[in-house]
Amino acid sequence: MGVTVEQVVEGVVRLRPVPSVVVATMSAVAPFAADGPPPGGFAYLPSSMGQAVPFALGIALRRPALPVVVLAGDGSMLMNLGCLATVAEAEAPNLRIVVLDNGVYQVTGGQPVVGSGRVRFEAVAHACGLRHAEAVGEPPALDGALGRLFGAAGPALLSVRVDPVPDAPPARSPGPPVERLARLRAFLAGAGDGGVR
Ligand SMILES: Cc1ncc(C[n+]2csc(CCOP(=O)(O)OP(=O)(O)O)c2C)c(N)n1
Ligand SMILES: [Mg+2]
Repeated sequence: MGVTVEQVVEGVVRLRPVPSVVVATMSAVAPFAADGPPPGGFAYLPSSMGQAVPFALGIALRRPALPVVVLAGDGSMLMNLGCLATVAEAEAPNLRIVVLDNGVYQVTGGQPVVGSGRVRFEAVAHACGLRHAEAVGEPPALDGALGRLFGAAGPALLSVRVDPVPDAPPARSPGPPVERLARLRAFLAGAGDGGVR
């Protein structure tokens, strides 16, 4: 058995540096937002494919003293694979990417992702020049891999082989985007190194 999306979300929230920004997308949004996201947590649109990593990179570059973690879907990562070259070029040491490699487009009904089981996101990340990249596929190895991800200088990536969920309910909006963004801005304004400019 692989890792569940709930285990990844729980591990990221428990082991993340505090304070930090955590951007969740796609199937990670539901467990992330279930009890309200943690401080600095942002439940991004669950259908904005390929945008989460650039969004997180923007925050990381603007706020270099604040760790930024992004939970990205494998299908979305593939749709904007080139952003890893931008991430490497930008050299943001505070950016960490977690790819939930479940092999499917979970939130739209579980269609297979092209290249599933072939594409190794950690190898692509290394080839693009990220400073740390690793893959993990067993629950007992998850905490250690997350610890190394958060301990390494970024930009860093961890690809987690996640079990797809058959017959999962369709994704639901985590709430009005204006309110979600206002909460993120308020967090950034109070996070102690200059606020949003
Ligand atoms: C260009 C484009 N094509 C298709 C969609 C529809 N769509 C929204 S989310 C999604 C699946 C996302 O899959 P993945 O990134 O692997 O995340 P998961 O749901 O598996 O966590 C799809 C196909 C879209 N939003 N944009
Ligand atoms: Mg997926």
